Amino acid sequence: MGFSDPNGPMIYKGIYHLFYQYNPKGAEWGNIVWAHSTSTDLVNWTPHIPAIVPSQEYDANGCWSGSATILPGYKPAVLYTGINTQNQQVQNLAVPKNLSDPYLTEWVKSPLNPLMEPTATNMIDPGSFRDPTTAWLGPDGGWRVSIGSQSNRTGMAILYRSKDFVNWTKAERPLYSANDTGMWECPDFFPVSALVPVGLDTSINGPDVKHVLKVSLSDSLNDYYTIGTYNSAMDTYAPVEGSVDSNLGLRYDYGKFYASKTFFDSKNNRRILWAWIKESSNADDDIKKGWSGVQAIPRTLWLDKSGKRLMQWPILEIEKLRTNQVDLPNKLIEGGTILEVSGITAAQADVEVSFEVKELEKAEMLDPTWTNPQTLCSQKGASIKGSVGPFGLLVMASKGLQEYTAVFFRIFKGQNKYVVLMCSDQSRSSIGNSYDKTTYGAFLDVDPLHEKLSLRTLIDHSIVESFGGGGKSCITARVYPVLAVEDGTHLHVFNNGADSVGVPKLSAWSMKKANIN
Ligand code: DQQ
Repeated sequence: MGFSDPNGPMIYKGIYHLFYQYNPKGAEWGNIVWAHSTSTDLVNWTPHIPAIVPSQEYDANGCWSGSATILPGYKPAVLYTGINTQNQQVQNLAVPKNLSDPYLTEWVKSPLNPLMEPTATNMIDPGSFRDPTTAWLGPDGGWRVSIGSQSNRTGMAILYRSKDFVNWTKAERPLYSANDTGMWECPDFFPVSALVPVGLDTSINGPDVKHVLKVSLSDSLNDYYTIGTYNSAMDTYAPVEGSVDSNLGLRYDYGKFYASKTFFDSKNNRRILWAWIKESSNADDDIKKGWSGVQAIPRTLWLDKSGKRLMQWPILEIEKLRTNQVDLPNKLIEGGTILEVSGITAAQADVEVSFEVKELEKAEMLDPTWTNPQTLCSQKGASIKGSVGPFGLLVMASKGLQEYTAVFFRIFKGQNKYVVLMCSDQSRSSIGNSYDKTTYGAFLDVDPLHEKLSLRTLIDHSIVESFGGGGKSCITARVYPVLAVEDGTHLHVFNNGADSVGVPKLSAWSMKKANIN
């Protein structure tokens, strides 16, 4: 079975709903329907029958991505992209059949569909018009929704307005656009508090509110975001100074993490991020295995105090799966050391570690041309000795270390500050295949002179999700070891730099299996 984009996440009557792009007929992408699962804790999930499947002229060739909005009167509604019989992309509405069923298992499509479509006059490219956001209310009491598009490689988030959620009119200007960024898939547009680390409902705006516009760039299959100001009277969005709106901008995650979408969890006042993690294996092997694609562990997301970036952290509920805690006493790890952390199921684990660097004098100089962290991480992988670093974790490691995935830091002396590089190195993750083993990298905005460098890594067999600096930079990797499987998997902390590093704290847990089927 093929799993991809998260769709329409929401909470309704205390039940979390996640829909997702799903191919019921095979492991690859195709025959797309909205599959549906519900949960009371975001950890254990119950599958239901697919909620939206092709049935009409306007969605005969696929029910593609979209979002949920809770309408006044506590009525959920879903806007999704239908691929019509002419293979044009159009936007449709579906609503629950029975609002008293908290599982919302049955959905009915609006008799007025399609509600938004490319026409001869609106200049919308019928092949580039998809993935409606959650809608929000403007100061005039009317709805707004944004839809991903492009025109001659100018990526854009088209804006529509409606008074009744059924009759939609295209606004003259898009909410935002950027030259030469290609198709914007799955836009997400939401407010964040500039004062407190809590989530906000999607229609909130005000002086202490910033907005986030996330776009999934189909050119690179990465999710980028800007932080900006939304003028709701004019319906204009402007990134704040320094927030870059291209593929040089900020990413939620510097590994595999695409087509993401957030929702406001009104029960816990937080905004939660979902994303699709693709395979790194090839299509033939996915077909052999019978499935492809997983959802990332949901993350709580908020604006960092600096206002410069978002912070992300695995939802607290995931800690319910922790068992069997192992702690390492405060240690100094000398250069060239690999230390095993034993006593946990290393193939399914949660690890929190922090590193302390006392001496930075000898840190390697950062060449000003080294601006691409991914390139830098691939040139300076875990096996390349440095001065301060590489140090970090070897996860999904086989007994003799023929296989391992290294998640680590390396510190450089920059022009007027120290620069921390965070890497996830997959080059040794598997000896058995020639899958995509790209080494991922991100810069981590932490001052190593005054702050500890923290790393949390969630390991689940083929998925390694890492959070640096408390969630300032995140990297998700897919790995397919052949030796480091189940009980043959080990966890180590390592330092391959010349200088020693302190490890004031390391806790690791075995993780229980969640119920998902
Ligand atoms: N996946 C969906 C589209 C979306 C893309 C189709 C992003 O709606 O643009 O399955 O992965």
